[in-house]
Amino acid sequence: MSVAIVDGPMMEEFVDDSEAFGKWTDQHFDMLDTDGNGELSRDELQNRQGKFSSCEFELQSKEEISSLYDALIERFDIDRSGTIDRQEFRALTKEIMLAKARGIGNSPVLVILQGDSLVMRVVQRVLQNKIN
Ligand SMILES: [Ca+2]
Ligand SMILES: [Ca+2]
Repeated sequence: MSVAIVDGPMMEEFVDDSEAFGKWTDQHFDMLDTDGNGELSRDELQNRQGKFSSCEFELQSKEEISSLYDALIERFDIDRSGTIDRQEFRALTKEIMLAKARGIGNSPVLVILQGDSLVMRVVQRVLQNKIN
């Protein structure tokens, strides 16, 4: 585990890079879709919530995160299937990341990096761009 400095524009740039962002959301989708049916149920999304609460949503209580997810599913379940498919998941994740980016704004924050977190990917990408 290590720490890094991240700001809002860095995160927005990552979300706008559709290839890197698409790859990340696909990987996470497959990880969360534990029964492999190509859709995420509320329970499967709930697993994701546990992950977020450990570091990425450190300022929000479990109740806040839970109602955030209710609202997100309500909004992003475009076909009203009651589950989130791959496309819906990508839109949902993008919304979360942009909201976080706006929250951080231009003041860099210190974040704890975990191997599979999106913030980790943001940092890796920025480092890679510096080398190239
Ligand atoms: Ca599933
Ligand atoms: Ca759906």
